[in-house]
Amino acid sequence: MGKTLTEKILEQHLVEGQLEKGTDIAIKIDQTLTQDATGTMAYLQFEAMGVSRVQTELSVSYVDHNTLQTDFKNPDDHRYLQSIAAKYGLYFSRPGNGICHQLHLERFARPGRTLLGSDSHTPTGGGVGSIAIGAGGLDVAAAMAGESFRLKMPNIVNVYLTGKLPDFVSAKDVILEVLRRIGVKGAVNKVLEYTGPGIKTLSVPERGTITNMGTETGATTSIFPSDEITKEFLEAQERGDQWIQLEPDNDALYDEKIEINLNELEPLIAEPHSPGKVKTVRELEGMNVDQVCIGSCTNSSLRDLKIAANMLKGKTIALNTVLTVSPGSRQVVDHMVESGEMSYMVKAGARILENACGPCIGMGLAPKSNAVSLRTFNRNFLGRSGTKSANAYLVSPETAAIAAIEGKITDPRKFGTLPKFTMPKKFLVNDNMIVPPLPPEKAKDVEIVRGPNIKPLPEFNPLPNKLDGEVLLKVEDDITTDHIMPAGAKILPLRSNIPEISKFVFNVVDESFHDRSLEKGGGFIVGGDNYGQGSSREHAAIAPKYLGIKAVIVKSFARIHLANLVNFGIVPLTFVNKEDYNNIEQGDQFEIDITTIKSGKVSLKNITKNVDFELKHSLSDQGLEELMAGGKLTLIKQKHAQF
Ligand code: MIC
Ligand code: SF4
Repeated sequence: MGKTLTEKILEQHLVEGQLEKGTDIAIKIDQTLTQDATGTMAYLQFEAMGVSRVQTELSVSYVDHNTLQTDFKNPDDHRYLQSIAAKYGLYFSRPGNGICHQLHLERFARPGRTLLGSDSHTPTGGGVGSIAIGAGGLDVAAAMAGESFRLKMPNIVNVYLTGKLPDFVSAKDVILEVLRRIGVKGAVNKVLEYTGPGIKTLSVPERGTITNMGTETGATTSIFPSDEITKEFLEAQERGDQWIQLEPDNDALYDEKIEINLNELEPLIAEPHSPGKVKTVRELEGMNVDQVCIGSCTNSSLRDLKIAANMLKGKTIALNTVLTVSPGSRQVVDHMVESGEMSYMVKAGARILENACGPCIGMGLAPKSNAVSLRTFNRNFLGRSGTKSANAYLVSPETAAIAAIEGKITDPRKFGTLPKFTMPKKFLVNDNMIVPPLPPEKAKDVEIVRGPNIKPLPEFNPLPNKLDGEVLLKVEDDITTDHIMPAGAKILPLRSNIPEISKFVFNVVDESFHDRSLEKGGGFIVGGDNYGQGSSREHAAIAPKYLGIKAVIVKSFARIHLANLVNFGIVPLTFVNKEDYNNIEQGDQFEIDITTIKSGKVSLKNITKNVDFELKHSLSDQGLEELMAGGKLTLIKQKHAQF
């Protein structure tokens, strides 16, 4: 039987296990990436591992999230990251250079390689045919220390594309269509592998938009083959020598198939507060729009900015609307400036922001109260924009541009003729803001620079046999890591200071959570399906652990958050019988005996309700060992101390 593309790459990187669906495997990681918001913690952990230099083929440290410098914290952290890169053999992308995923696709991602990134949108690299996976910072730190990465062998879904996108319908609408069909938990523990004649009509950056936002389906990753289009892209980035052809076999066997005829797609939009609430733009036409934001790692490529700029040419944005543009990289800006297209946006009234995540993660440009904000981003979770009362909608650059002009939601096909624009044959390559690794003899003399914001890592003890306490919070389905550990301009700079950041845990859901947790000496969280979807931020595990959370009991988990809970010694349990969720109330007293955890099941006593029920988990022996030790770092430290 033929092989899928995913299987081919995984097979070449397999360190442990068999490529059998649902079983545990370990793979070798060739490349890693971190960004500043998850990076400081990841490097503190890497330092604690006691390894003298990164063990990967290539590791890059980007700065793109915490770029709003309202005090010393963020710039201090940038210097810390720069000194870490110099000491341990990493590339360092300086602040202002751009968004990690856009930059990685442009400059580093390679067909056939594995990439692990401490950011959930790492799968953008699947746009050039790499297996690119998002993970918690500790897993990325471990990969930098030479550890393999463990995961469940995913099911492989073939997304088969035919046809060609009509004018004003673009890659964003393809991934919104996927989300419309399978929702935000439709691809948990699955890989979305794109094939079919339709892929030949999509450039690498368009493919990157699709693999990027595949994250919102819960997918482990998404991938396109490496073909002549990939070759052209890599050549245009002066990386033609890194191209290899990589395609699935003709008779590859997939677990599921989704067919999309690109000809039939129309502009789509995701309603608040979930990327899975997809409608057609037509259905929402006429709604007034207060803010339009173009950018983020999903839609900030040169192609995306060019289309928006050319639609805005000669126009002025509507009086009731603010337009922001955050380009993906300096390369994109360089082209836009050189071609003069940047001035179309400037003249139209766009507020041109830094090449960074910006408003996507609430780093400035928060919308006004109760605003309707149309964004080309990938997430519209409650409060993420920085304004809790705002309603964020996710759209393509085409739909964003026309809304900025009209001041209301408008089907971009009403624009008339698609403005003509040309893409360059060669990109303006200039890596002067990427600092290459220092040779080992120089690296050893580098001093690590630590600002006062960087606090020592908290240490956690091995788990006791019995966990008891009260249910501190009961939540619904699809709780995101933005609910658990919010981000934004005020909280993100606290990422290297766990005691401080823990004050904001579950803040958007229940402001008393922090104080209650400490008062009660910790306890339990009960949740529904897909608990922990969204960001890879391990702070959504570390900070609750710091507050004394002992176990999280839910109907099902999102992949990265589950791994993060284990990494920091919080027991992740699911109901054997989902109905038991209904018999729990906040404040109930629980007792869980975990001596039987090796069998895959444990029993829970709800003392308040006087009922017992069974819970299960899906952890491997290794995962269990890490959990019981109080976290993975303890074990890795022990291992490296032996050498
Ligand atoms: C996000 O889009 O939510 C983030 C901010 O990029 C996160 C990482 C983080 O929380 O630092 C992600 O996607 O993993
Ligand atoms: Fe940055 Fe937004 Fe992309 Fe996250 S989703 S990496 S915050 S641009």
